[in-house]
Amino acid sequence: MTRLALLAAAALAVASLARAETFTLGAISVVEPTAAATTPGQLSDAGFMVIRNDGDTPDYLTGASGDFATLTLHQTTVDANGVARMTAVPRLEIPPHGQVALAHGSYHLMMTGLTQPLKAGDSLPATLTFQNAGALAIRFTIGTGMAGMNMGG
Ligand SMILES: [Cu+2]
Repeated sequence: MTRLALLAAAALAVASLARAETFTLGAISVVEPTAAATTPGQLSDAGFMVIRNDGDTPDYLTGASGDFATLTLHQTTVDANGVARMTAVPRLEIPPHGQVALAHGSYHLMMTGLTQPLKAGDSLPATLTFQNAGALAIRFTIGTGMAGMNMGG
């Protein structure tokens, strides 16, 4: 390989690593759904992503499912004593021309009853159901990191 070809190959590798995976249905886009790799014995995890609504009307995330776990929409809140707790959220509004981040310390898709360890580099299919857009097939990219430790309960 010439030096130029090597550089091109390296650039391609970096580009593919950095590429944000986006899944779109109608006005709804789900950007970079991710979850952390699990540690041995860990039976729950949390999924994160950004959900964008390019439409003129609100839409609502009303459910999620996957073969590898039971998926439930949760919100983490911190009370006056600084104690974090998670509560189930029946539906999440995605405002028109807006977006909602599912992120640490906020909304997340709780993954319970994992049927397999989640390994870095895995790509796991799931379905998100929106009231207006319908059922959107996505894939969670499993990354490294310690998020699972925080969200393991
Ligand atoms: Cu949770």
